Amino acid sequence: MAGGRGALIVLEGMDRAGKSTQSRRLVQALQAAGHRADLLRFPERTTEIGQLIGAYLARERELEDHAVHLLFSANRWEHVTSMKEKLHQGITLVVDRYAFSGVAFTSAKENFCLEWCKQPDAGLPKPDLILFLQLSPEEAAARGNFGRERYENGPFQKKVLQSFHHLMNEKTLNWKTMDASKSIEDLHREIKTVAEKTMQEVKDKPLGELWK
Ligand code: 2DT
Ligand code: MG
Repeated sequence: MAGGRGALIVLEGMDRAGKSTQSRRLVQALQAAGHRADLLRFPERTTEIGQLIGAYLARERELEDHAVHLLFSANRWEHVTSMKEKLHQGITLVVDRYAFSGVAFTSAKENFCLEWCKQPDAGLPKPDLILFLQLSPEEAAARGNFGRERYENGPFQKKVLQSFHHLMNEKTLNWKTMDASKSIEDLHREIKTVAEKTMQEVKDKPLGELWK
């Protein structure tokens, strides 16, 4: 591994904070700067498990809450082999949502504790950097209405945000809160700077295991 491994960089945040836009922009910018970088997103709706999740989110089918939590996790696990291969080949992975969304959304439901929610994802590749795109509910609302998928409503999103804040207290993880109210370009430039710094810092370090 002459050039070292790639970095695992995750973007999290509330709906309409700009995660997908910024993830795409980051990968494009890293590639343009000569780095090897790939974009991933979870749920990854193209696999069989992902299609089941897609149908659940679109309200086309019902799934029991524990079962769907485990499917979201399985959807990450089914990508772990290829993620590790890429990282070890020196490819940086930019990931639009990861286990933190998994835990934040399920634990926002009645009768789910954080610890139970984290267990299925324990041992996944540990992100080197987690960018939390912070946007107030008011600013999010100003960007447009919610879509029609499951979970896209204000009261539920407030609970999700509280769960994210619990997760962000974990000091063993490298969380960075970004002000997502900035313009797309300004936010992009800041994200690119911290991403490149992280890539440099971790290239000779082993990849960690999440929540282990
Ligand atoms: P997007 O299309 O905006 O990504 O919405 N979710 C996501 C979970 O409930 N558990 C998970 O593990 C993940 C990754 C968040 C997908 C929706 O699915 C939710 C919003
Ligand atoms: Mg999105």
